[in-house]
This record gives sequence, structure tokens and C-alpha cells, in this order.
Amino acid sequence: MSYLELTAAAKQQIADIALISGYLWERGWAVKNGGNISLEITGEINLRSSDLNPLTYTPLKHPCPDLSQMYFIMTGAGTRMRDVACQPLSHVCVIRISDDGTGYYHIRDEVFNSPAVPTSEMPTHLAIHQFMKKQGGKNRAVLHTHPIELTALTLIPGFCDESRLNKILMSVQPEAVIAIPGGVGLVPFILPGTDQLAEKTVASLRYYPVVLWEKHGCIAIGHKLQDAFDLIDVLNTSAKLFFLCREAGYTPQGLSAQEIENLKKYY
Ligand code: 2HA
Ligand code: ZN
Repeated sequence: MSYLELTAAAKQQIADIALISGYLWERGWAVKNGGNISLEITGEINLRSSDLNPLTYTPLKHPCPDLSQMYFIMTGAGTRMRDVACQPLSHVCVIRISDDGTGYYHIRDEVFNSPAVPTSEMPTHLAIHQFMKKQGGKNRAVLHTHPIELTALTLIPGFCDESRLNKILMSVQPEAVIAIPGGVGLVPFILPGTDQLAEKTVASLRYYPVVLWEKHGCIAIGHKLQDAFDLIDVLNTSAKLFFLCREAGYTPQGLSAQEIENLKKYY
């Protein structure tokens, strides 16, 4: 008998991870091992024994007592989204934060036996889960990916400014205003996987549900993984529309400030 009991809810989360990973690969947002996903699944997983294997314990550089005893499922470091899509159980890992929040146990058994260790962006993922827990809302999903056109916008000198980017992204289609009325955040380029990136991202998430990482990609939060994906999908479509107009030789006229205000009031 397996040591881990995955409830129907946990199985659905794993199916969602596989589905969204496939979308990321198909869109070209997940070249090589780009991007990572994490979901909080406390209450959706049961251990059939209370013995946590001390051999699977890893101390955390930054303890997260707010996440004590919570369970997370995340994509593994170095795993490819196209592989996660086909064989999620072999490319994601389940962790349980220790009672005092100073480390985590990597939960494995004969069924759930992925060799993967947590994503290189785990500092940012855990910092965000800590932030979401403190907020007390419904958000439990974190998605980091490398959307092509959205990232391209952050590469253009003069465009990479929070207010300028919001003006472009929000004005080229009503859907952007409807989906993300408060706009998006921007974090200047910081080395991937670092505590500094985690810190700046959480600071920006206080105001925005999606944060662009300059010259790298973006990260979004949501209740379900699909929610986080939708936000990024809408924003990347805005960036595509912008570039399409530019390629055709035009500067997009976009919605007026009044039209945007009307949309916000109506929805
Ligand atoms: O390779 O995307 O930001 C994983 C990443 C790091
Ligand atoms: Zn990345």
C-alpha cells in the first residue's frame, strides 16, 4: 500500500499541472527547462503513517513558520514542461514544511517516486505562498513562465517602465482591463532563483496579481492554476496585438483612458 494517499482533489491538481505544462510548451513559453509551478495542497494529501523520513529533510535558508505543516506540490528543478505534461508524477515533487517551519520533508513512496527535487525558484514560490497565506484569500497557485511577446516588451529600451508597460498592455484589448483591472507589476532584472528576486516579487504582488520579470518572464498567482495561466495568456495576447500593429507599420491607437474607466466601472 502506498504511504501517500492522494485525494481526488490532489489528483485533479496534478492533472491541472499536466494540462497547463502542456499549454506552456505548446505556446513556446517553456523552452528547455524554463518555468515552474507550485500549488498548496494541504488537506488534499494524507500520510498513512505519521513517520516523516528524517533522511528527506532539507533545512530552508529562510524559515517560513507561517507555512508550518503545509503541503506543496511543485515542478522539479531542471524538469521540462513537455515532460511534466506527459508524466507529471515523474517530474513533480511533494514537500511538507516541518512543524517549526525551518525546513521541509520531500515526501516520496513507491508510487509517488519522482527523483525531482524542488524547482530552482523555490525561494520565490515559498515566499509567495507565505504572502498568500498571510493575505488569507483563496489563492493557492503560483505560475512562473517565459511568455515570448510579453518578455520581448521588457527588452525594449524606453518600454521597460511599469507605467508605460501598463498603458500598452491594458489599452490594446478590453479583456486585459476586465481580467487585470489593477494592472501588472514589474521587477527589474535580478538573478533567477535568488532571495532578492523573491523579495521584490512579493513586494510587487501586494499590488498586482501578475509581475513581469524584466528580460526573463513573469509570475502570476491565482486560486487555481488555470486562473494564473489565464492572466498571463491575456497579457501575452496584449503584447502580441501591440507587436502586430507595429509590424504592420502602425502605432496602435488603443482604448482611451475614458474607455478603460468605463470598462472598469461596467465589469
Ligand atoms: O529554469 O525558469 O527562472 C527555470 C526557470 C528559472
Ligand atoms: Zn524563469
